Amino acid sequence: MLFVSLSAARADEETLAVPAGKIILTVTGSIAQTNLDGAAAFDETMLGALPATAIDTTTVVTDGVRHFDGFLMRDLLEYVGAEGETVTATALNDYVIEIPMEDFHRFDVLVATHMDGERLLPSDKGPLWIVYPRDDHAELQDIRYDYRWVWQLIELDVK
Ligand SMILES: Nc1nc2c(c(=O)[nH]1)N[C@H]1C(S)=C(S)[C@@H](COP(=O)(O)O)O[C@H]1N2
Ligand SMILES: [Mo]
Repeated sequence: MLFVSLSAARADEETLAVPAGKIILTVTGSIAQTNLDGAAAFDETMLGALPATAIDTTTVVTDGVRHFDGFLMRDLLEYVGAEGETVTATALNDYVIEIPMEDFHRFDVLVATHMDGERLLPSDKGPLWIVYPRDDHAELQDIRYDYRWVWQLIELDVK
């Protein structure tokens, strides 16, 4: 009984706060946690509260190894209680691609906020860039995965 009531209290505490700042990322679809019209909207502060993760990797659109800071897609999806088979990513430039959910369990896929210490800007790959650990897994060095490196990411829809 005690365990049940503690769990309920914890679930309440984890309800998403309404973003106070400019919305950077919106997660929609099959999610348990929402804060705005059935979606989970994140401002910069809320994104910064997710566990910080970094990846060093080459990319197909930059030279050499780059250092990326951000958070794991897996942690974000868990945070909003996402349940589904696919995540459709939409970018500022209207680029849309469907990504299998399993990618985020099989690989440490990053949602990058910074490259080489600089905040990614909407004018160049920002506000967010999906970054795969391509140097660590030969199978990620494939055009199928290149399509999923969405830059200028603004929305994720879980199905
Ligand atoms: N926002 C956004 N992300 C994108 C794309 C795009 O057009 N817009 N192109 C994708 C494709 S098709 C590939 S292969 C890689 C690299 O794109 P590029 O070779 O056209 O630079 O980024 C992916 N991410
Ligand atoms: Mo491409």
